Amino acid sequence: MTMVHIAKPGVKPFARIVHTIQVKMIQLKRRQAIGFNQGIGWAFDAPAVSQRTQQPAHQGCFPRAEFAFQIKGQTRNKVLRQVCAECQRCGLVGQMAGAAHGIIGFMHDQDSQFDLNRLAGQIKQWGRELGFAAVGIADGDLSGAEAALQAWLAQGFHGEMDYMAAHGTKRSRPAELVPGTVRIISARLDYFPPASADPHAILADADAAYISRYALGRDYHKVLRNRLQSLAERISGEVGAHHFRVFTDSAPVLEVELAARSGLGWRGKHTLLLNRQHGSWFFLGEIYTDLPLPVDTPETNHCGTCQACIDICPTQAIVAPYTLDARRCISYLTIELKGSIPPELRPLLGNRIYGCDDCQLVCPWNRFAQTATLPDFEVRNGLDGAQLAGLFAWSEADFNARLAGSAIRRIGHERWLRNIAVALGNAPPAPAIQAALGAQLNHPSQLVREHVAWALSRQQET
Ligand code: B12
Ligand code: SF4
Ligand code: SF4
Repeated sequence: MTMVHIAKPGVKPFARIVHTIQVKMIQLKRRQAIGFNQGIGWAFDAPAVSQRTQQPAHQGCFPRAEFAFQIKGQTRNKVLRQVCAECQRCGLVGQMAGAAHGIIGFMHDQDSQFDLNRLAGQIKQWGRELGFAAVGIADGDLSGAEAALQAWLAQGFHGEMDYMAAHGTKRSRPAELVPGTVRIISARLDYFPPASADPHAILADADAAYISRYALGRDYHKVLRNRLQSLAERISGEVGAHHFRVFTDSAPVLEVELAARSGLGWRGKHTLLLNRQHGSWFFLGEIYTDLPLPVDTPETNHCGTCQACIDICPTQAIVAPYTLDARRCISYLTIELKGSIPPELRPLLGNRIYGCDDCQLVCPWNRFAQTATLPDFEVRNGLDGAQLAGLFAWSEADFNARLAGSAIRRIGHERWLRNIAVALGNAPPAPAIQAALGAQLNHPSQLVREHVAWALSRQQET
């Protein structure tokens, strides 16, 4: 390598060498196959050589250099960040024993750190231009959350959501999901639909259908994903190729935990993220990146002695502060659960036919919530105040056509009827409701028939 010939005023030769490696290795890494002993690997190879590497770093006082190192054939995809044991400020490689083969994910020096600070500011500005309410940056250290996640799974709180238990430790170790990841850029997008019917009034009207505020407009997955992709591409336009992937509710990612670490808010006792200026009516999405951006400071918790969300929950699903038994949550029962809704919980669902917002509606911080600014989240098909009987009469074709582009379509017509049947069963007895239920008594789906029969018997007993 001819790195010594690269000159830049004010930068020590060694720092410049490292910078040169950074550029070269990012290119190589994107091809996914690098022998670390090709050309430059020797520089960090054996302990003896690593000593030689540290030497000039100390002499030149080389602050906050870091790297991600992937060991071939061993701990694949494991990212190590080692801090120099000698001066603590330096941050350069402490030891590389046993690392004869591998790849460097990135390196940076004081000079590039300055640019990364500026880049972080730009990313937040670009995020706002793309419609995000805020953007924050965290490192990938979720070791504090891993045990809590495992305990939650061990208690079976995830119910039928097998995807929560799959993927090993990828959910709590970002670099196992996307090799080379050292930072997570989290973004939040407000969704509360402007000019929508008063949610409290709908909940109080047993003949009306309550649908979660997040699902009244367009499916958020695409809306967020497209914007995150645009943001990531804008970053690429600034720094050149960087390795990234975008997610929103689509992969084994601890979104709330990451967003909390990135300063976007604190985790409320209902387990969702909230913040003092915006409440909790927002979605989260992330960009996993190998850019060593400066991280943000987490916000402090402002729940205090309040436990309104725990007290209001219709099914007592928040079994302790910050712990949700999803199997009892109406959101799980109406959206995630594929089979029969446990009969003892059906009366508690009231008129909630898709998701539930009670723990957010009661939260005092939502007095400060902002409504959505994107037209995507405006109410479609009058879903904010529809009558149960009208929705129950939708054929499968109606369901598919009217809910095209909505998150609700994912549950399918069968579960839609199941949920509405339960709500009709909870409504005050009325001949019109009994007639609507009676019309579906011979529905081809056993799941629908069973819930209709339950609803009819409840209509008759009350
Ligand atoms: C599975 C899931 C569900 C499940 C389970 C919810 C849950 N709380 O786990 C069900 C179907 C019930 C659900 C419901 C809803 N969900 Co949901 N859900 C998810 C999903 C896919 C994973 C969540 C998860 O990891 N759960 C696992 C458990 C272990 O995580 P946890 O409860 O957060 O546990 C942590 C805490 O317990 C913490 N902890 C433990 N002890 C202690 C102690 C203290 C002091 C503290 C501070 C923390 C703490 O450590 C644990 C590990 O991190 C995320 C998207 C994602 N990929 O992250 C969306 C997500 C959390 N859901 C979201 C939404 C909007 C909802 C609903 C509001 C939808 C609705 N209106 O019906 C409800 C709200 C219900 C509620 N109160 O949580 C949003 C939340 C946005 C926000 N503002 O926070 C997310 C982030 C999706 C998104 N991309 O926007 N959801
Ligand atoms: S969404 Fe509803 S059921 Fe689920 S925890 Fe919140 S209040 Fe309880
Ligand atoms: S209702 Fe109270 S306890 Fe629950 S999240 Fe809001 S402030 Fe925290």
